[in-house]
Amino acid sequence: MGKQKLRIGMVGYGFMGRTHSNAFTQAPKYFDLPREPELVAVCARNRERAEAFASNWGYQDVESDWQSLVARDDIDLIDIAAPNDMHHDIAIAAAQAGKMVMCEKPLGRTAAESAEMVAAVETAGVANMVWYNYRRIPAVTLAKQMIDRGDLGRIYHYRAKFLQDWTIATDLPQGGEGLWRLDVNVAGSGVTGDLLAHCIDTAMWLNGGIDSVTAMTETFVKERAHSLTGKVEPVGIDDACAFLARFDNGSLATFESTRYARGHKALYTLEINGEHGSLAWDLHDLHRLDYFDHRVEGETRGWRSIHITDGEHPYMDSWWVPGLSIGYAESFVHQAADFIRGLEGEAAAPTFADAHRTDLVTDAVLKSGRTGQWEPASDS
Ligand code: SOE
Repeated sequence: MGKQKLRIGMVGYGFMGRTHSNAFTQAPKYFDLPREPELVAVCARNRERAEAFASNWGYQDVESDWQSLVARDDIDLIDIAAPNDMHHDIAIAAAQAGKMVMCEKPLGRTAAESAEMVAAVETAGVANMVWYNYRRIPAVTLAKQMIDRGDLGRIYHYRAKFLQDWTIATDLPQGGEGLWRLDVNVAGSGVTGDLLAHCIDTAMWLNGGIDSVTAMTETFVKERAHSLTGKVEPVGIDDACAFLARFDNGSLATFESTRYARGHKALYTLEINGEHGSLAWDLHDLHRLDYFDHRVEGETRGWRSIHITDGEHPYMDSWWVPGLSIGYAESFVHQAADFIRGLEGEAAAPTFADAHRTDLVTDAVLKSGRTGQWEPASDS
């Protein structure tokens, strides 16, 4: 007898729709899963394009409104890969219909939105997860294991950056497909919710809760034509943001993100400095983890670069042979696999509740950008 199916309905067919569809397709080929993902239907307003997407990725059917998708009784899981302003309503309706829900990041445009989403999935008792994929790059997962077993000792510093340069052109419009990230009404915020949310998710996973933050934000290009209205409209998102943070464990942090760092496309870097050692990771060299171990005595003490491709490294025994690397897409494959494995046993993170805590931090960062004050970053 075959495995029980996990019947998936996905909303959205953009860049993230592709990463998720690929993840559900690949996960059962490389990981032993208790349920078999089945791509039942994809939903998007443009039916013709949704049909082309469905045919490419193997979805059996197409819907043009998400309410019809959520109402179907041949779907177990609603996966939300649509723009941020749709997350709240779809997730709540899906939970109320008894479906499991997976959602792209950030969970809400605000923490108030994501609090309602957490309440909905918890009341319904449905499995839930948010696609903060960078946790599942094997080098980052190894960093987590090393920190948890005390290799670094007490942590003093956390440092993260996420740098891009794709919005520098002043004639780039805001709004519409691909460019909704520049429209504050759709996105909720700019780099803070889009990029720093990744850094915050990883940081809190590796180093615990964030107590308070102080931030500076800037919108360099104040007006842009809107793709949907054709009018020049004020830009409401933050183009750049840098903030300081204090973690609950007493460590200090700096975070920086911008879409105006000429030459950088997706430079996510992090570094952690502890009592016994330090770790550093760089998305552009994602299969390496740099490690300094102060407990090594003598003249060979120094930074080493670990190539994360051995079978003993996280996730890697499911892929090729030692020395051969995997990449960005596989972090989503790992996330899909962990979600499905978590359906029988401990639920995989980040759950909606975890992602809501990230939204509390991004809200505090944006608030501090306006007030110029230190702001509390949790609701406790
Ligand atoms: C923005 O350019 C973006 O695609 C984000 O939306 C993703 O979350 C990030 O992983 C890469 O950059």
